[in-house]
Amino acid sequence: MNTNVKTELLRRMSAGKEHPVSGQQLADEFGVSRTAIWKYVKELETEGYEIGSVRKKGYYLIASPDAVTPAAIQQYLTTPLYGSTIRYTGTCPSTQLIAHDEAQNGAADGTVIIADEQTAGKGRLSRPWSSAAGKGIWMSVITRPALTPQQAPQMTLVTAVAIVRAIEECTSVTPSIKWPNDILVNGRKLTGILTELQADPDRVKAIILGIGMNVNQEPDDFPSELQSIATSLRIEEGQPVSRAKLVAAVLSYLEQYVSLYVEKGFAPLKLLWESYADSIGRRIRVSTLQETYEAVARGISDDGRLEVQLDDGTIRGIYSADIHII
Ligand code: BTX
Repeated sequence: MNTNVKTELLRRMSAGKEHPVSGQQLADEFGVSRTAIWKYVKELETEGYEIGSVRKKGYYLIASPDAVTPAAIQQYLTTPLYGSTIRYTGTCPSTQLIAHDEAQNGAADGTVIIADEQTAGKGRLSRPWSSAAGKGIWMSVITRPALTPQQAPQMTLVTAVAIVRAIEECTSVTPSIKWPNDILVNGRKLTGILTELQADPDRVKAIILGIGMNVNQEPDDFPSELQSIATSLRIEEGQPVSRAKLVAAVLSYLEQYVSLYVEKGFAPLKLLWESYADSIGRRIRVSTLQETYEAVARGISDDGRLEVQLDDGTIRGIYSADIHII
């Protein structure tokens, strides 16, 4: 299927009834047949788009479903790389698993795997990630930045900043970041990030950024054990949010910030990250697999560790833990 023509058709049809898209003109422009355009119109209709036509003039869009198909996302994309290849699936166990396979098979930098639903979505340490059908953004972005494996953990922080900026652009919600990988609104979890690595000892082959964003859930859409700790953009905003627009915004900031990180190092992103972090200067409880202790969060180091100060004055840098503000 030629996604570019379909995406262009969708983009142009959004101009409304006053500016219908001529099928013939589009066919001529892209060197495809008039029937091919008609097939794209039918495909879009089966995907839930409501399309009107003006006799002898062409097609226009009446209503769009809240879809995360390639054409739905790509009509909003402004980035050269990230999202130029999108593999969409209605349902799958986990987009991370597909992304690992695709990355091993040579998928290009910025390839996106996205699902409408995950049946076995996973968080860190194999914790489950609830991924209800049609309600959120469940995607994995395959990235191939020129970094060493030691520089990989900061990619979680870079991704968090990109997501917060995208949320600010698409909604009036102001999220905060909880180190290392949660994005919260009013203390409830809106988004989780799972960063996984394919690497040689001295070279990153691929960093797979798993992004789970709660977008259009109502409180009852969450399993009961999550209802008091999770939230969605719809709940916070009071109205539905376009998932496709948000995906495009996330990809755009992500591409921008990953290149900034590769070119200029972590320092500029660290400042941005700290401006959104909710824990800096606060007393926190740190839980690692080995121990639990209290400390004051001071900031993050250039290598992405959370720096904390214990009550006896000792400073520690933590790579991986769960933290709670107390
Ligand atoms: P995490 O380990 O920080 O968070 C997992 C915990 O978050 C769970 O134990 C549960 O308490 C809570 N939780 C589960 N589902 C939700 C939800 N929808 N909203 C809020 N809280 C929840 C976070 O791990 C990393 C999540 C990454 C998910 C993406 S989705 C696309 C990709 N595919 C995949 O399988 N995982 C990633």
